[in-house]
Amino acid sequence: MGIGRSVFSQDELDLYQELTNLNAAEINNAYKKFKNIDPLSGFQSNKKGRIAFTAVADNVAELKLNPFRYRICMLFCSEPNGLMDFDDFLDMVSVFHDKCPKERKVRWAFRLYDFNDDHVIDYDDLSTFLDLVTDYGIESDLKSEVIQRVIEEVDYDGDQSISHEEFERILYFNAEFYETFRFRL
Ligand SMILES: [Ca+2]
Ligand SMILES: [Ca+2]
Repeated sequence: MGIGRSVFSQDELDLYQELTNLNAAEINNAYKKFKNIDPLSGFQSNKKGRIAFTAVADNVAELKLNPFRYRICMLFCSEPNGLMDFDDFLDMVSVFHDKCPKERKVRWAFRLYDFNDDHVIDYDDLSTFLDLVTDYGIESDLKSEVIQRVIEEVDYDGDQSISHEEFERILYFNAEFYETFRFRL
């Protein structure tokens, strides 16, 4: 597929292709998507401009229905101001791409579910997870039961939380996980 009227030079496209799992057409497509998210953002006039992660989460069709969309977009912001630039957006699209290696997906998934950023997935993280996937519709008794069961099943060292290694072990062979951790623009 030709690159057509790309806003990027061949060198820029080569670099993006090297750094992501995307081909030139996908990069151009991602650019068009990103540009149309917020017509009032600085990005329209400046390729280095940034867009609020909440606007990205709410306006990209592939994310719109994902209960974790805000968390996902926030994680990919390279600066703590909650604004995403195009490089951040490409990184995100690249991780969700079919061609992204499993190890990398698992690393990002762990960060995604570690809602309180303390490097383990514990009771509170699982509670937030269940609230989000049920749209806060799960009763607290049932929620506690589900969380206890999950922890019992995957917490091999018995410290009541799920480490990165324990998380990896359950996900690595779980095909369903890879279905949920992918989208294509
Ligand atoms: Ca945590
Ligand atoms: Ca553990």
